[in-house]
Order: sequence, then structure tokens, then C-alpha cells
Amino acid sequence: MENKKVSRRRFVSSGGIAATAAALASFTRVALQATPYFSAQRRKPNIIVILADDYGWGSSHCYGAPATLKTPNLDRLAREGRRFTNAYAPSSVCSPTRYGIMTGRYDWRTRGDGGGVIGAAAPLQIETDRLTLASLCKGQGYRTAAFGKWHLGLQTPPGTDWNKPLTPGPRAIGFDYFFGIAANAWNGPHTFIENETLLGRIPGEDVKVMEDYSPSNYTKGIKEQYKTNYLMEAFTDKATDWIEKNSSESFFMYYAATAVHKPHDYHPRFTGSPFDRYGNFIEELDWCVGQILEQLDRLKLADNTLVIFTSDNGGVIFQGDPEIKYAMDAGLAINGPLRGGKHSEWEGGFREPFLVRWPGKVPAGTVSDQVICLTDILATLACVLDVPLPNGNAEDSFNAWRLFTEENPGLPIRDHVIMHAANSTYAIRMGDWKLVERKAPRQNELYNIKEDVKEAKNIIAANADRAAQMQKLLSEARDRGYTRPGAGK
Ligand SMILES: [Ca+2]
Repeated sequence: MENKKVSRRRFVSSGGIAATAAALASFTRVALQATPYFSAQRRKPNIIVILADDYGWGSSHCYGAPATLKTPNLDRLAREGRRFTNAYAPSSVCSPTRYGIMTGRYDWRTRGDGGGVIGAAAPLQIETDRLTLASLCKGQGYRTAAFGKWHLGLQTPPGTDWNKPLTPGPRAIGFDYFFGIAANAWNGPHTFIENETLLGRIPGEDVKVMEDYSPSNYTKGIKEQYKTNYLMEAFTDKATDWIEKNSSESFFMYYAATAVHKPHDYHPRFTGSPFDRYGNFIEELDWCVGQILEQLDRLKLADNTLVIFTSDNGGVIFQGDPEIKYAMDAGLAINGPLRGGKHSEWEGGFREPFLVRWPGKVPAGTVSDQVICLTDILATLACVLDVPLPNGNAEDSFNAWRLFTEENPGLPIRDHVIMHAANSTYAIRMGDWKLVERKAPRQNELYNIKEDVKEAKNIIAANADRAAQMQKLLSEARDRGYTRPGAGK
């Protein structure tokens, strides 16, 4: 491995608040990355990554939501594992973050500065020769599957022809099996996809999405559109069945929920949340997480399974959506105390709930304030599997294994994280500071987000040197093509 071995003892002894503060102040010091200490494990662990959609930092009880919002299963993950408070999505919208999670690389390195989501019929966004979470695990003999919302594109440019096999897709980047939908619930073709096959087609008829991918569209050539209220249940049934059928081998499962992205269409048995439809949908998401955890319990797999729960971007706080407005008026701070939400360049767009559970490995009931990025999952799993990361891959992925497992916080694993908003604004966090890069004629902004979590006070004038240093690092990181040391080709 390229990373120098550092003993667990040394990390523990170097931990503590003073060491962390000194490291943050110095900007550039980053701890050497650890190698796994369980390589004698009898069987490699199962790995489950659960990705919620548009699920805000403050939208579960374990992240400060009122107890009247019922999230017992997410709370259970926090109680039995570690809760991160400074986990960042690389983008404040869907597809770019999904690319980042899957590849450990910032999406703008491949797609440019556009920043927005891809269309529902976009071609596959991930290069098929690139290391992904799935291909990493598959390469180690894992069974691999993806369930739920894909939204990473299917087929090749110029985009998806629904009348042809849907390849390349998930199975071209390392998944053995896929069951889910192409993009958002309202997007055509309004029917499930299994592997490369669009299900429910009318024989002899062409499939045609009518027409503009808006909430009112529909699809010709399929027998019956799926009912959006039952999507989450369908994904969960398939996922829990798959776990059972594949539990004789180590497995990797990526479960991408459609909750709590609109439409807020939940199973009718979820009723009565004081936050109305939005709250009911959150409670269904929580229930689905619980189904997966219960399946692990039933099969006695929980002790050898790493479970990660997070979200692709912050929650929507658009007051023009009456269901969102109702929940907020009823007292739900969707993104906790953070400013802004989905799409934005503010913390509410990027900072995500991030829960990690692995009994016996991840200390139960603990909290980490360390900065991590969702792109770090790939390098961390590579550490878990003891696989060196090849150059030219996982370019923005830092191994967070130490932060998952150590009792003491220790030094940061990364000295900065870059964020990219839907309007193509970049921001960079270093230590407690966040620089928002503005295009002329606007001026850059600097916030101390530890002291000013709401990003209310731009203090760039008094900290011009720091801002210039951060701007330089941001520009260099963009130009260089990678941020993980040694990741260049
Ligand atoms: Ca999303």
C-alpha cells in the first residue's frame, strides 16, 4: 500500500483535542492513513451503504429532530455505532454526489463546472474502467447489488433508448444485480428496471416517455406505471430478499432510497406524523432502514456487517412546497441549524447525516466531529478490504477507517473538502473555515463555521491571508486533478 503503516497505539497516543486543534490550525498536517487491523478476520465483512435522497442533517431524532418525529432505526444506528456531525456531500444535488460516492472522485472533474443533476435519460456517468465501490468489492469476491434510485445514467451518449437493453448501467461498473428505477419517481419510464431489462413492457409496443420528465408526464408502452407510494417498500423487499439469498458469501449492497425526495408519496400505512406528509415519508425511510437491520439480525449477520447510512444532499427547504412548509412550520428544522438546503452553496446543502455501525469495531454510541466527505467511502472500504488504491482512481477519497474505529478523535484525515453547488459555485472547508468562491463581480466570502454555524457573518476582510491561502488550495486542487496524495496517474 502507498500509505505508511502507523500503529493503532500511535494514533491513540497522538489523539486528543490539543492535537486536533493544532492540526486544524496548521492547515496542512494530515495524519498518515491507517491500514486495517482485522486482516485475520475469518470472513470479510458484509458492507451495506444506505443512501437517502434529499434527507436533511436535522431530520432524524438522533440529529436533533423532535422526538415526535419517529426515527427509531436511525437512532438505533447512532446508539449502536458512530454518528458523524461533519460529513460532507461533494455536491448539493443528486447525481454529482452519487458519482462521488461511487468513484471517490469529485464529479466536476469529469462533467465540468455545470453542477446540476443529469437528465433521467442521460448516458452512464461513470467510466466503466474506473474503480467503484462495487468493482472494489466484486474484485474481492463479493456478491454485489444495487437497489432503488440509480440516477447515474444508462447506456452511452447521447442517452438512454428505453427500447434497447439498458447497458452499460450498474452491472458495467461492478454490480452483479440491480433492481430499481432510472432516476426520480416521477421520471419516465415509470417502471422498474432489473439488470438491463425494463420490466412491464407491452409486447410489440415501443416505450415512449411523454415527454418532458416533469411530474405530470407518463410513459407509453408499459402495462402499468408503478405506484409511487409503494416504491420504497418494493426496493426494501427486494433488498432484504437479496441479502437472504446471498448471505452465504460476503456481500456489498448499495441501497438508494427515493425518500425523502418529492413526490412525498409514502406507503399508506404511514400516517399521523405531526409533520404530516413529509414526516410520514421520513418515518417510512426509517422503517426501511429498520427492515434491513432486522434482516441482518435474523440471519445473524449484524456483527460482521459494516452499515453506513447517509444522504446525497441536504434537505429541501423551499417554502413554495406546501408539504415542506408544513413540516417546517410544525417545528422540524430539516437541516438542523445549518443555513440553506439542497442546491445551495451553504452548509445545509452539503452537510449530511452519516451513521456508521459495525458492532465490535465501531465504538457504540459515539460521535465524531471530524470532517469527512462522502467520496471517502471508497478509500475507507479499500482499507477494510486491504486493497491498495490504483493511481488514477479514487482521486478525492481519503481513508476514514481510523475515524470509524478509534476511541479518540486523533488528527484529521483530510485537511480540506471541496463542495460544488448546483449553480456551479465552489466552496472549500479547511478546519473551521469555509470559503465560498464567487464569480466576478461578486467577491469571495469567508465564514468561521464553528463559531458561526449559520454562515451569517462574512469575515473575509479581516482574514484576507487565510482566504487567499484557501483560494489557492482550491484552485490547485481543481487544476491538479486529484486531492488524495499519490492519486495522480
Ligand atoms: Ca438528492
